[in-house]
Amino acid sequence: MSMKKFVTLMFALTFVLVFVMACGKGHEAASKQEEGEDDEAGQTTTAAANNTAAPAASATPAAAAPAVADAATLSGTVKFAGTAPKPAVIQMSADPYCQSQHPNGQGAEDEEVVVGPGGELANVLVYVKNAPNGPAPSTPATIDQKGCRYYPHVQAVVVNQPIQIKNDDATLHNIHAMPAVNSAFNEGQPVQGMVATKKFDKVEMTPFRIKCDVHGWMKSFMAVMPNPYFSVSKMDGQFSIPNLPPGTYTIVAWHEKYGQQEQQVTVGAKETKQISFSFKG
Ligand SMILES: [Cu+2]
Repeated sequence: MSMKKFVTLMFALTFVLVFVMACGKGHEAASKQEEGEDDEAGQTTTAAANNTAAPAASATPAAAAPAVADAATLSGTVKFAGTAPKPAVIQMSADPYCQSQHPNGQGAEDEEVVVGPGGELANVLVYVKNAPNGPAPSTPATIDQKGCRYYPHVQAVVVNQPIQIKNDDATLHNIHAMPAVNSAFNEGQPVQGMVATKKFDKVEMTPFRIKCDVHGWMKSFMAVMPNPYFSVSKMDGQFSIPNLPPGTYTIVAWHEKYGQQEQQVTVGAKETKQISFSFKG
């Protein structure tokens, strides 16, 4: 064997050896990867199991406001002082469909002043005037047009919170929002089941009117807040504002006919404070 042939042979052997080692390592790496994948699959299974358990753990409804460790709750009652006016029954004969939804005028009572059996005043928007800003809830607000009425009659939303407007009636409604600060909108919904989504991008704490251009009796009020610290009194006059950071605040109570009142309130860490408002008829 010549020297040249020997060198060539050694070179070839070295090449083969390096190739075999490389393959071996490659296989090893591949095996490790497979093991890794197995581990990952194991973790995925665990995570999936946790996910399955999660909804049960969070079954309680999410609070509207962000949780604050020291948060206080402000709640109370709105009362009506005086003799409650008897609500007029709205005449809906201009639209036979609307009228058919309220046999004998049932459920067609005017909602301007709604007083409960114990003299409680409903539809009063209670809000914290000078609270820190807070994020919009992830859930949309809703306005339902049903029986040619708006549900709810009074509400507040947070800036940029989606508002779903639904026509539950087999008749044309034309929803017309008339804000002073935000942009107005005016939209016809001719078909039952239609849903339009809107939002308001500016703070507008004084409620503005929303009306229907087809049915003159349909009206609703909406405010746009910088935070979720508000509540609307129910039929029992109750309101509740949870998750409020401790502080001294001006609380406003607004009613569409009787105007608005203010109160100064200081809430401490984790305190639950009761306040009340009274509107004179
Ligand atoms: Cu209408």
